[in-house]
Order: sequence, then C-alpha cells, then structure tokens
Amino acid sequence: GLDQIQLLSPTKEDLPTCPKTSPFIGGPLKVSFPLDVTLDDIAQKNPLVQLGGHYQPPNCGALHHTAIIIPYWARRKHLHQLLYHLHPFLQRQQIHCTIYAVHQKNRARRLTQALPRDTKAKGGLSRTEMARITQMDNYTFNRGKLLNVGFKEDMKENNWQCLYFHDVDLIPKDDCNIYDCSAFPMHASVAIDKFQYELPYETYFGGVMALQPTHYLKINGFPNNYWGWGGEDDDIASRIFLNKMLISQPPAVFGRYHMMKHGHDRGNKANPKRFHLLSKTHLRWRYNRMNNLLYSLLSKEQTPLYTNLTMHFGIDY
Ligand code: NGS
Repeated sequence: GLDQIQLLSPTKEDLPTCPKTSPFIGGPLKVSFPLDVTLDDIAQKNPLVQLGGHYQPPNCGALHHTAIIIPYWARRKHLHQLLYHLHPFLQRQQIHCTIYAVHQKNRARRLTQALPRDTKAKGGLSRTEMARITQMDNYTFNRGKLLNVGFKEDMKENNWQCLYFHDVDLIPKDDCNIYDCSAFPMHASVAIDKFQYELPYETYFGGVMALQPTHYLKINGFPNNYWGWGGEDDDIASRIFLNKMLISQPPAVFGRYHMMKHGHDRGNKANPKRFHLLSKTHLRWRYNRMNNLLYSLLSKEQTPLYTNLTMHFGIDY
C-alpha cells in the first residue's frame, strides 16, 4: 500500500548531491513566444513543478536554493510568458526554487476602510497622514517596497540561500546564466537586447539581480520611498557600494536577456523626485529600509506555477 511506497522512495537526505554542472544545461536559447499560452499549458509541460511554483530536482539533492521574486504590475501576459520560459530553465539548472509574484493593491479607500471605526469618526488621522494616504490613492507602483515584501515573506517559507529579484518582462537567453548567488551581489541582466546587449550605463543595476540574504541585510534592504518609475535600482546599487561590496556579473555572453515590449504602465509614471532621493541615499540607507516597511498581506495564494502575494501598503516614510 501507500506506506510501503513511502518506505521505498528515497528521502531527500538519501539522494546523491546534484553535479556541480547540470548535465541538462544547453547553451544559448532560441526564445520564441507561443501566442495565447495558458497557465494550464505551462503546467502540463512542467509536471514536476509543485503547487506554489515550487521545484526540486527529483533524483539529486540540489546545490542551489533560490527564491525568484517577481514584482508584478498588471502584466499578466508577460508573467505567463516568463513562467513559460523560466520553469524549464530552472529545471535544466537543477535548482531547488519557488517562484513568487508580488503585487500591490494600494488604494487609499482600502486603507481607510481598514482603520478602526472610531479613528475615522473622530477624524483621528493627522493632516500629514491624510496627505500621505491621498498621495497613494493613485495606484503608484513601488518596486523597492514590493521587493522588500517579497524578501520578508519568502524567508518565512524557507531558508532561501539566494534571492533573484526578477523583472517580469525579461527572459533569459542562455542556460549558462545559472540562477545561484555569488560572494557579492550579482547583476544578472547585463546584456539586454533592448540596450544592444550592453549596459546602458556603467552602474546600471536594473532588471534581474541576485542577492544572498546576508547581502540584503547588510544594505538594510531596498528603499521604500521611490513611488513610480526609476531610480530605485540605482539606489540599491549605491547601497551596495556604500557597504563596500562589489557587484558581480555573469560573462556578458551568458547574461543575455530578451525584453518583452510594453507600453507605458498606468500608475507607473517617472518619479520626478528620483534624482533628489538618489542624492540622499548615503544618508538615508540606514533608516529607509525593511524594518520600517509597512504593509499588510491581503492574500498568499498558491497557484500551480507560482505563489501569488498580494499586499497593500501602509503609510511609511
Ligand atoms: C535610468 C533609471 C533607472 C532605469 C534605467 C533603465 O535612467 O531606474 O534608466 O531604464 N534611473 C533613474 O531614472 C535615476 S529602462 O530603459 O529600462 O526603462 O532602470
């Protein structure tokens, strides 16, 4: 019966360790985009992916334990295309992983509704607090905050050794771009087709980056105060340099990505304050960080291909 099967099947501890280089790794990938790919199609193609978008190699003990965190903003099609490419890619690399999509619902209405009755009745909010709520009433995207939440929530689930913070529109183009971490924070997307496979500027740190938890804690997490497009990735790079770490990169031939085309996202206008904020990173990195990150988790849903985290953001600074 079932008991016997369980006795016969080896436990994870009995398995041999996976080889240093996975035998399933190919080289450069031909990235193509099947039209109208559904989540069911992807699940069928990846029978070994478990609920929540979890995977571990069936026949060997994985050497790499990686959480993939995708800050997600109303781009369902991109998310599907990314899952379509990323799951087989991670399996070929024999990585133990979970894919998390993190997205925000930050309408002020919800926030005021969440306040205790008497706070509202007495008009208990200060003017500054009210102003902050109103400022947030426009669904403004906050990538730094989403990445912080992703880190916090994922570490509650598993003792991940490596975190990949992954934009939803980037598809890796080479199997040799191994999704593990190195001694320094890593910028994986060093060669994006949109930028002719070069860095757009020397300190560019956007797209896909990988940090060990110790790196993340050392820089006090990511900034929470960049509302809208731009600058938060430069802030993160500054935090790394301010903490005397370097940024490592895969060789450019491996760190190739295709960026899926997209128009302007509603609620993600360029942030006019970003240059001012960046000039203050050296003063603020100690205070603006994961510890004063206010949010509440509205739901954590385990879908067949990814874990979906939805939160709304509180008032913080
Ligand atoms: C810089 C932004 C970065 C952004 C990069 C590439 O100018 O946040 O462009 O953008 N920094 C500032 O605005 C200070 S992209 O072409 O991918 O849209 O990542």
